[in-house]
Amino acid sequence: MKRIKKLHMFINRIGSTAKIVLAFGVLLIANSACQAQSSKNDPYMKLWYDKPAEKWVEALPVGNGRLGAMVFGNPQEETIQLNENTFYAGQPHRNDNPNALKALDQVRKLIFDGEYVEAQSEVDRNFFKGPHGMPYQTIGNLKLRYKDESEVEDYYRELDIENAIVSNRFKKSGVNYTTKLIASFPDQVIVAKLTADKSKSISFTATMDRPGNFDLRVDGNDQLVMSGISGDHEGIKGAVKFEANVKFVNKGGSIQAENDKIQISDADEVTIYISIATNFVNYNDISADAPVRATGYLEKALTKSFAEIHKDHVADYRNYFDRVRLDLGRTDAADLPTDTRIERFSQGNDPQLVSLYFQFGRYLLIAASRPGGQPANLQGIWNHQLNPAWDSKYTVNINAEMNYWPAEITNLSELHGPFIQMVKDLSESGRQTATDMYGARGWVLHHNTDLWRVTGPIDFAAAGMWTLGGAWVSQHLFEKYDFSGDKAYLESVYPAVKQAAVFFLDFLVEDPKTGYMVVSPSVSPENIPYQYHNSAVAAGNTMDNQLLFDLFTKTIKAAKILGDEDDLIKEMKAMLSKLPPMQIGKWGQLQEWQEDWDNPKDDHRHVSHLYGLYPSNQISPYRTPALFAAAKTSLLARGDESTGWSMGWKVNLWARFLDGNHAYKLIKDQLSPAIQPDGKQKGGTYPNLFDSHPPFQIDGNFGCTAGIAEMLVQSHDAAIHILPALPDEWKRGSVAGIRTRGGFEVSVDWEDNKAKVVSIHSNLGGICRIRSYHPLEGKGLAIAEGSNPNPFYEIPKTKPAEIKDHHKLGIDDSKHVYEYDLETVKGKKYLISIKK
Ligand code: FUC
Repeated sequence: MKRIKKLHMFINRIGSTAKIVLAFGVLLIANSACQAQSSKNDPYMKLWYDKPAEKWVEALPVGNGRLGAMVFGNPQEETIQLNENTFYAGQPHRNDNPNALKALDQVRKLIFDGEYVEAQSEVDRNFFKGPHGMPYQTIGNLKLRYKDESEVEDYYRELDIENAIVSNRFKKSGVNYTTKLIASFPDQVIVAKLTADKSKSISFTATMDRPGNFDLRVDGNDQLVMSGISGDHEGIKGAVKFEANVKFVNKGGSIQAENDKIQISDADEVTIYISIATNFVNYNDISADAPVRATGYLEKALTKSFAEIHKDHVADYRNYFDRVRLDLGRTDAADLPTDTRIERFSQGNDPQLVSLYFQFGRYLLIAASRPGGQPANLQGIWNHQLNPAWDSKYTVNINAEMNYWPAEITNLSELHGPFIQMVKDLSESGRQTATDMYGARGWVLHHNTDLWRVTGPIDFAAAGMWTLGGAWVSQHLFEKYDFSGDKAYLESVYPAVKQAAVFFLDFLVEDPKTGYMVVSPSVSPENIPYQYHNSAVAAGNTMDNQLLFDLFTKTIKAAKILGDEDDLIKEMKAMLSKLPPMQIGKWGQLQEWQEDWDNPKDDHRHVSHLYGLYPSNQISPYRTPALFAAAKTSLLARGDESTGWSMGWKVNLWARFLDGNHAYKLIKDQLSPAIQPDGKQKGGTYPNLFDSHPPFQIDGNFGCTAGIAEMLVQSHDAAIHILPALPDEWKRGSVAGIRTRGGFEVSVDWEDNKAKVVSIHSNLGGICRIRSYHPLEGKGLAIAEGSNPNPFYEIPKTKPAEIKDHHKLGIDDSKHVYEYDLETVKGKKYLISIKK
């Protein structure tokens, strides 16, 4: 098929002088970063291809948070694969095993006696009962078989992420056909419009199918109605009902029903309205009427034309998307189809693919997570199977949190909402688990959950014997406050975080060897110190201690802000001092476990003990240089290439190590083709820019998006660090709209790897401390002294590390920095520049 792309052809036709002018214009748009945000189109915010998708990971995703579609763009038989984000197998249920309570003391004794393998077997025998979470399932496919089966010419398809629209065009028998498709949040439908440049040209037969059971009928002569019920799984009967209504509105030609198909003949244009709903109300209630809901959405949408729905959709979408702009420069490599760019990316010189990938991550969050809905799961909202990998649910020992790493920093705070609501739900459902399994107050979540908010252990001990799920998901509740300063919000989430902490007041136990209070039994997520024994189950693991340090210190801080100083808070203060410190082991590494079991050859994908560096801020080059050096030794040993999400995490970690070149190396690893020439798959990126674990898992997209932002602006370490980890290759560029703690919005233009202009918008007022590798100047800027007085930048003191061998400590090579304070007024904007 001949490659054609309007804009690229246009650029090629206009000649080189005009090209420079155009390129300059684009640069101007992007470089206006420090001015008001532009709503002009950036013609390069597109994924595009010169052939239709064959595989699912080549199809292009759209979504409105609740509904998702994957569009193949096949010019002979179009497939639009559909999802609705509450369509999970099973129904409300629990998965606790109260036998745990009887076995708990014995398991702890075995662990403290060093009988780890025996302890793990006991846990497997007594703590797990199943079911192990329910799979997220596909609704099915809408198929359009075109009547004209002749050869296709001039094929082109794209996903425009600036306007959230998928389109394709092609030529058959001399007629040019176009399809446009959007998933609208305001109208709660997916809508497609098919046009042709010659009247009476559009003829196709439409039908629907799905891998599971379903009923399909035709309503009137212009509407397909598919309904079904979700699958049974691990003894839980499927009870989520769905109904999908697909209405065809043709201009010209005719439309008629034929059994379970609809035939459109000789139309001038066709609009397709897709409405889907389920009976899901909340994790305890599935009493809604799916057909009534689906019809309701459809009837409302039918009062509007495609153009009207499209207009409202673009306005709604761009309200989020336009808040952040990123320009890393553009080379000719950006003229190639997106799949070719991924193949060539590691060879260098395609920085625009990084800004596209960054914005694609933001696109995916806007498409997969909308207020009032479900949080993005392992695949966001896109899944074509009944039994997807890991059930496409919520794994909370890294993956579900990673999905929300970009939410605050990339200015999509409202989209954090569904995750926050899930934590509130879990704080209810996890109470019984805490009582029945551990005899504890508060609430607990293990390493996984699903639509039904199950909180019992899932899978088996080596993965599921981890009670820190609540401790980790709760960090997001604090983070949203740290960025927004919204006290009413903090008040609304405080009961959930406080009770997450209360659980550990009861669950922590004294380690007889050290006297520290430790989590036992536990695992360091999914890793096993094989050199020592074949068990993941242990006590006092580093990540657990780090998570609890954060949970207690942040709950105590929230209590102070809200004036809730009760006995529980006092208990937390006392408990804090009994948590184990981090330890630096015999090869100078940050120890993953209480015992020095780390293997320098271990390349496990989880780097749990580095939670203290990212997303947390317990490890810092300025405050804890020894731990910083040890953490680096650990990560260097772990290596770079891994699963997609692991590489996404490492981008953030190398950004926090202030090493932009290493972070960029990880981006290159992540932006390498997931499908290798021999067909085997690895961690990397699929042709549609979806992240590959393998298989597709969306966390890597979100992790890397957050990591790119962390390379440009950081705010976790007592100051706003401007360009903390800029790779040498990103010599010039600009970023606008990055949010920081304390309610600041930061934009930076840089040249020669140095910030040229920094703009700071203050949403809350207060001192803004700025850190830079180069001296800065600007009105009101004063050299910073002492600790940052802004309460959002107050950092609890990390306990000094216990160090095995001082000789093995790495050298702290962090660069010299300049620090300034700027007194800001709420609502005002400040401009700073490099000192001339
Ligand atoms: C965790 C990881 C796996 C995978 C799964 C969904 O268990 O260890 O790699 O990402 O979640």
